[in-house]
Amino acid sequence: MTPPATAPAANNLEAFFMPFTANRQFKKNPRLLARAKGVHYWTPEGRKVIDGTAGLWCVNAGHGREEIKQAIAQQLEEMDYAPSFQMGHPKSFELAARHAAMLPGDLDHAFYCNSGSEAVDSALKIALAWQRARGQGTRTRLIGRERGYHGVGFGGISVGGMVNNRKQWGVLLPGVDHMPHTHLPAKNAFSRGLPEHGGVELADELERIVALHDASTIAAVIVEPCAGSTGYLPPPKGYLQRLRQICDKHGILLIFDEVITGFGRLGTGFAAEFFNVIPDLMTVAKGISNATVPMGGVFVRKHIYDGLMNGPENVVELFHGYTYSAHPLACAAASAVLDIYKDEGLFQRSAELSRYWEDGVHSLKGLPGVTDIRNLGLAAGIDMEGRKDAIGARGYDTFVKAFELGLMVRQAADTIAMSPPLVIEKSQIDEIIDLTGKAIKATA
Ligand code: PXG
Repeated sequence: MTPPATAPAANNLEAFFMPFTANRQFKKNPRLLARAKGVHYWTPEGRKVIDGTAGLWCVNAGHGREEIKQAIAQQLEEMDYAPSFQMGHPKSFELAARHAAMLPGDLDHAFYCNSGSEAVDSALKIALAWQRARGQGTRTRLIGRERGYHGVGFGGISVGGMVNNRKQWGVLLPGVDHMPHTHLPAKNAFSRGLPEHGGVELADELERIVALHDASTIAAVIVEPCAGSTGYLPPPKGYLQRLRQICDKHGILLIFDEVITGFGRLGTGFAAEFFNVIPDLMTVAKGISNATVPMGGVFVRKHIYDGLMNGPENVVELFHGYTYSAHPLACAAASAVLDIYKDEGLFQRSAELSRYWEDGVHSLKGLPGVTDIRNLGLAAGIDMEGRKDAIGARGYDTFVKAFELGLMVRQAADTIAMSPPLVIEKSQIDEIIDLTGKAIKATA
C-alpha cells in the first residue's frame, strides 16, 4: 500500500518551497544543516562547518546559548502568548525600557514586530503617519538607495534597490525615488574601514532629489548605514553625517535600517553610535533575539512618539501592529540576549576583534580575480571578477566550495560576504580566512 501523502519520506525535499533559493538546483544537490553550537554547524552526516555568517547575520552571540534557551522555556511555562492590542504583558514593557536605555540619543521608544521586513514597513508607515500628524500630509514620498536591501514587504522592496528583488513585482509603491549607491571601486577599492572618497558628493545627491520633487513632498529617507545584502558597502567618510544635515534642513525623517548593523556588528550597540549620527527611526531584527525567536523592532525618537500622541486619548494613535508584536517568547529571548551582550561585553569584543579581522580579510588581496575587499566592524565583502556572460556563477561556486571545505559564507552575485558571530576566537578567524582563500583559489 502507498503511504498516505501526509507522511512524506524524510528525504523528500519537494514540498518545501524554499525562500531566496534556486529550488530545483538545491534539491538536486542539497546542503543541510542539522545542529549548531557556538560558532559551528553540523550537517546531518555530522560534518562540522564553521559559521562565517552568524547564520544570516543574526546569531551574534553564537549558537545554542543555554541562557536564552532557559528564558524561552521559562516563559513558555508561564505564559505562551498574550495579545499586545489593548492588552499588555510585563516582558514587553521591560524589554522596551531596556532597549530605550541602551539606545543612543533620544531614541527612546520601541515598536515590536517579527522580522526586518516588518520593521521596515512599520518604520515607513510611522514616518508617513508622523508627517501627517504634524500637518505635513503632502509629505508622502519615500527615498531609498540603489543596492539597498530593506526586506521583502512591498514598502521594503519599493525603497530597496536590488533589481532582482523588484523586477518580478510590477510598479511597487508609487512616489519612491532612489539615491545612488555608494560603491566607488575606481577610487575606493581595498579600503580598510571607511572609504575615503565620495561621501559628501554622494550624500548631496539627496539635494538633487529634493530639488526635483520639493521637500514638501518627501516624508523620509531610508538607508542601511552600512549596506549588507548587496555585498557589504561601508559608507564613505562623511556620508551619513551629510545625509543627517540635509534631512534636518528639509524636515525629512532619516531612517537607519540597522537590521544587520544593530546589536554589535560594528563594535558598538548600533551603527548610529559608531557614526555618531542619530536617525529619527531605526529598524532592527536579527541580533535583537540572536535569531532564536523571530523578532524585529522600530526604535523611534521621542519627538516621533510624542508627535503621534495627539487627538483624543481614547483613539488608537497608530492603526498598525501584528498578532505577534512583542510575542512573550521573543521578548524573553531578547531580554536574555541583552544580558549576554552585556555580561560578555560582546560589542566591545566585536570592536577589539575588528582590527584582526580587517588584517585577515585584506590578506586575501592578490588572490586570483579578487577586485575589491571591504570591511567594517566584524564583517566584510570580497568582490571577485565574474565569469564571462554568467553573473554570479563564480560567486555561487565559491560559496559551494567553501561549504564543502567546512565554511559557511554568503554570496551576492560575485561577492562573498562574511559576518561571524561576535564570540569568534582569533584562531577561528584564521580558519575562516584560510578556507575563504582556498575557496576563492579553487574557483578562479
Ligand atoms: N533590512 C536589512 C538591512 C536586512 O539586511 C532585512 C531588512 C529584512 O529582514 P527579514 O528578517 O525580513 O529577512 C534584512 C535582511 C544576505 C541576507 O544574504 C540578508 C538578509 C536576509 C537574508 C539574507 O545578506 N537581511
